[in-house]
Amino acid sequence: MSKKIVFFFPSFASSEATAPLGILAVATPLLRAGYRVVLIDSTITSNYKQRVLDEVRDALCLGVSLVTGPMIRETVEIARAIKERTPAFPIILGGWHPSLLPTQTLEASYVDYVVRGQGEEALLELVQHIESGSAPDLVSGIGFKREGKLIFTPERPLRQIADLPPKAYHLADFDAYERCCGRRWAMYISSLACPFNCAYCTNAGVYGRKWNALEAEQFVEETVDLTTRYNLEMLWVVDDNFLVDLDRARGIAAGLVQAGAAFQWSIQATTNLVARLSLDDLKLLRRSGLHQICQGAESGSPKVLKAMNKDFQDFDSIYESAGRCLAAGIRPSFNIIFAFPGEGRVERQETVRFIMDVCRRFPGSEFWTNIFTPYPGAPIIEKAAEIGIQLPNSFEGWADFFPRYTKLPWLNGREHERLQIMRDFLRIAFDRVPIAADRRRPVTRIVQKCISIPARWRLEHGALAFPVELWLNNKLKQRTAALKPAVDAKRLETAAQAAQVSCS
Ligand code: B12
Ligand code: SF4
Repeated sequence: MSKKIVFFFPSFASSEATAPLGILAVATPLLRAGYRVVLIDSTITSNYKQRVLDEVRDALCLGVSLVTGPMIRETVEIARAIKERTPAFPIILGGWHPSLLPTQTLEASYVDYVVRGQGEEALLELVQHIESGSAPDLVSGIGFKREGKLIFTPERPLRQIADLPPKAYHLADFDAYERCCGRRWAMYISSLACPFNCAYCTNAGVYGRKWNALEAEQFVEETVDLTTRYNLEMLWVVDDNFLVDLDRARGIAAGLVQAGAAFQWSIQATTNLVARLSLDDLKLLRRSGLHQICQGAESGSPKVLKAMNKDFQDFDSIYESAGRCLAAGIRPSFNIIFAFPGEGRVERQETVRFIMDVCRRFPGSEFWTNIFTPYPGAPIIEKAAEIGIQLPNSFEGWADFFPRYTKLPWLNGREHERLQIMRDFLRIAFDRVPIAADRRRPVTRIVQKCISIPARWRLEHGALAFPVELWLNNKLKQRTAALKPAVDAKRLETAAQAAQVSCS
């Protein structure tokens, strides 16, 4: 019997490529138990379909990790291709989407098993059953099929992060990720869950709200080792809310300074917690290599923030902490969600004014915008029918759910077009620094800098008609695109723009 497990990570439509942490996490117990693991990441593998088909020939099973959205397309493509050839070959889906919608996911004919929530122990136990041919009824946290029926075992209690095994980073081909992204970096996770419960967020549904974290010493030891071992220039700490324990954050910063850490790192945290950091705290964090704090500002309208259940956030502290971050040399980076239920033109313009005000008063601040996307498991989904959102009734129906393009019943046709134009102008009006290396030619940079001036004027006056600057910008981007690695993003963009997202 084979001891080989193949993992597939479908393309997530971005050139900000690095190793999928979820797969590295579930691989460790398998490796420790003597299994061999092969990881195929679509983003860095041009012939990914053939590679998977070749690798599964002598394997025990295939595991796929995915979130809601376009990753579903390649999951379906691969699963169908395997089943055509070997109908009985076991296919296991894990990660956010199968965790949040296990029944609908398992209903797909080409899915044999789903793992809900943390997969470290559940997958190992499941694989052992597949290997021995025994029934997995006693493996908690999974779903499977028997005689055409879907069977779900009881939920698996959540493990604290400190009790989880280290991630199998050695499986990652960092050279290939660097070729694709232009930078050599990895994700690292040091805490689980978030104490808040924003209406659009799925976190509580999978990880609950009990924040728990690694000790500062473990953070320092592991990150220094990781970056040295794989020669990484940057770590993105993907904790949902890194700053819940400020003393731990200070301890980490002091520990990294003491260890002479030479890498950059970035974190995600809520605006209210960032505001608690003093200038001295921020300077210490900067000395330790912290260069960016990503925060969910989400809207410039108090009414919309209330609807989002984000009462813990206030605007004055956002301004103050943006100033302090910049004074310490750390880039404050904010996310915005447009078109949340209840946001009309007035609230949207309030948000645009807020973005422009922050960027003007604190140059170096940056904003990333999305369109509200109703995700399964988010509190707002309970009101889906009330707000007029019809959710897909099949696994494949979720493939077009992507915040870059989402169309909503209250945001359709010209209104959707207008918002996309507004987002495009925001993108060129103020600088942003993506993780992937900037591959623009100098001439492109200069022209784009020049277009930022009319873009700001347009945003200020709501003058979005005849966006010739965007046309010019797109032409310039097309020239850069040829220099970029051939990831899926462009193909997806066209496909998704053509398709009407099925929530009308
Ligand atoms: C890093 C990250 C990204 C990176 C991914 C980079 C990469 N190379 O992997 C990037 C920037 C590309 C990204 C993009 C997006 N992301 Co994101 N992202 C995250 C983030 C912050 C961390 C994910 C992570 O690695 N966690 C650490 C690992 C160890 O935990 P884990 O993934 O939960 O894995 C465990 C289990 O899920 C399970 N498991 C995972 N995979 C597998 C596989 C198998 C076979 C098994 C058995 C088990 C299993 O076991 C693991 C260990 O316990 C999460 C938030 C979070 N808290 O996790 C959001 C999150 C996953 N992203 C989310 C979203 C919405 C997006 C975007 C749509 C955002 C956008 N504006 O475009 C895009 C979608 C991209 C796409 N594919 O379509 C949502 C997903 C919601 C959902 N319903 O699916 C999350 C949960 C954020 C949130 N709170 O809403 N993201
Ligand atoms: S603060 Fe962030 S991680 Fe926490 S619930 Fe809100 S959106 Fe989710």
